Amino acid sequence: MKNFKRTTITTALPYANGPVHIGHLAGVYVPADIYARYMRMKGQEVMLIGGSDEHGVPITIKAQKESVTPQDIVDKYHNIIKKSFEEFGISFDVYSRTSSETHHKTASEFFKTLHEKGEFIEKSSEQYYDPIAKQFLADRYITGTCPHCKSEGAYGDQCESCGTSLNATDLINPKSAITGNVPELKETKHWFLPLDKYEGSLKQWILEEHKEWKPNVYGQCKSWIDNGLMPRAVTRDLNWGVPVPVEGADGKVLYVWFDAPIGYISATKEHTEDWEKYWKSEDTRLLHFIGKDNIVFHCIIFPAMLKAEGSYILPDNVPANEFLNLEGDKISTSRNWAVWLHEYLEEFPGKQDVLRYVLTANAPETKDNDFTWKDFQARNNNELVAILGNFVNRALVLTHKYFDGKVPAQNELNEFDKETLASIKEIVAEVEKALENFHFREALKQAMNLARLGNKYLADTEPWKLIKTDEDRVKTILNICLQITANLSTLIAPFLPFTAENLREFLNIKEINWEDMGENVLENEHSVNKPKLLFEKIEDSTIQQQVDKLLATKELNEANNATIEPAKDNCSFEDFSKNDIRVGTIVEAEKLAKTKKLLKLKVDTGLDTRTIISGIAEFFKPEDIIGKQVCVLVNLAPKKLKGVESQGMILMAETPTGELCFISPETMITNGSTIS
Ligand code: B3M
Ligand code: ZN
Repeated sequence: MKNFKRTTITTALPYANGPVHIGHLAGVYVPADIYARYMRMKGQEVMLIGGSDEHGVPITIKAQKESVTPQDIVDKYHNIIKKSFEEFGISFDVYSRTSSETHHKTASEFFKTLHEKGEFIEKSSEQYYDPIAKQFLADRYITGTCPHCKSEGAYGDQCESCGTSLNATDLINPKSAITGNVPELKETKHWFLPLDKYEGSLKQWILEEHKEWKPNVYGQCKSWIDNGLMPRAVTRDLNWGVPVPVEGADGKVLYVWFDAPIGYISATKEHTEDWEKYWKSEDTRLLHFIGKDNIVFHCIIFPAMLKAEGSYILPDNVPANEFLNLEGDKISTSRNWAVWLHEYLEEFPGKQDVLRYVLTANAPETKDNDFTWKDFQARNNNELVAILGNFVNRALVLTHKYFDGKVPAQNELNEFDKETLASIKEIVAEVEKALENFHFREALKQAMNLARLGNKYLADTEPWKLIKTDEDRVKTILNICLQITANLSTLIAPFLPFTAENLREFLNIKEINWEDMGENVLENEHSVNKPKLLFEKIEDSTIQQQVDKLLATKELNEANNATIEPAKDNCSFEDFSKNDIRVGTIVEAEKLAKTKKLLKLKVDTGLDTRTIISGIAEFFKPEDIIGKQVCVLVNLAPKKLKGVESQGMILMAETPTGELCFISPETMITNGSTIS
């Protein structure tokens, strides 16, 4: 690798139409933060960039659904996202947003530069237009029947039932999602970036010069390039976004994927006047941390934009991750199938590092992975508590017990001591090697090996058995244990920054430089503090609460997906008025013997008090419904049920999933009142 002076690290800008969840964290922010912290500890100049992506159609659709402005939506989520990242310890040098003035100006100028250089092709084409709403319809604003699987409600860019990507004009019976009208085709002009023009240089740059990129990233790029690159529209007919800054572009904005990556540059500008060195200097290493769905934008389209502009550097690497699933299902914002960061922080206060640990240990680096609450608990209890916490605690407690909290001096070292001490640097080297290759799981595993080393050393030397007979030997042993602990406080810092800080406090030390890790970092007689627990066990009941929360979400989603009964055929008014429906009051209720579903009710109908057998026993307890006013079909022909004659029917509403509830008058009224 070239010798770089500084590292610019970008993290995919999360859409500000929802909070951040564990999938975002595992795929992008945790690895980027580990890398940035590591580089800073190595003495590198780092710029870790983040921000909210506040443009695009999903945001306008959400605003419309909630009858608020797009700005309201992005303000709300930008604040939630920014605060939760801060609390979680993602060490952004800047976290900005694409609705900022600086960004609008930067993106606008970028477009103008390309326009003036003649880098765009202008092309007119026919697109769907809603004549009632008087606007062109973005793909997500058009729904219809999927031409492939024939399911309803496919979008203009994709059918979510069968996953096929579509063109809006492929849809059968297209409808505008704004007014429900049939849209018409109308001519509109757009600006296209001719990606085909860059095919040769992209091919050389990625496929020849960056063979070291992760196989998933390299593979996707290769397949795009091999399939041939085509001009891509970089403008849209929409009223939310950065207006297209040229004449004849009224009602048009930059395509969200054109402006969003420029957001990295705008954010840097907001942070420092000296922004250019992070973007234009050959001795800067640019890295994009993203999820796999963003690869083409960061490896092909954005680099093509930067090449077209001419004065920027290109990314040196794009360590994209695969996806994290949750309890076996794809994470989904719209289905609320996620563990939300802001909720986690509230429900697990002070446990940032537990989540950081689990997401790194189980990172979807080479394939999609699954987050389960059971695994979360197991990794906390069996690894953080039992390995890391346990070692540190024993080392410090024994030092207090035997040597009054002062680092004892080493005496003569035996082979095992020497080997153990020599292992420290070897482990550090393994961590470095893994981090430099973006193998964060492996790096964390290696870092934990230092705690494992400590545990093994303690178990093998058993100082508690020697203290009575050989205090000098115990001094050596504890000195070595404390050296390991002090090294741990540095080695785990990129991964578990909060724990590292606690460790430094226990050890009563300042940060040890990365380069200074090794055999002798603590001086003899240095006083260490009494330790508190580094990690606490997570109980089954805590995990069960989280599992229950997800189960409730699942049930709600199933209920929302259950199909509504189709309408019955028409009936005449005369037919309907044959039904004599009255208000009545349940005066007695009991279970009908030997049945599961039936209650035997006595109902005062105003006309009489009669017996009605009703199939509601699974939903109501007899004692809860006495005194309730209900609607009764009183002229239903009597019928014997389980030997008892039922003289009428109580009207019930039934949800799509089969739950029953009473239809009752809004206020108490006279029994016998008619219903029509
Ligand atoms: N907001 C898409 C995403 O979150 C998009 C990333 C922009 S990065 C410039 O997947
Ligand atoms: Zn389909």
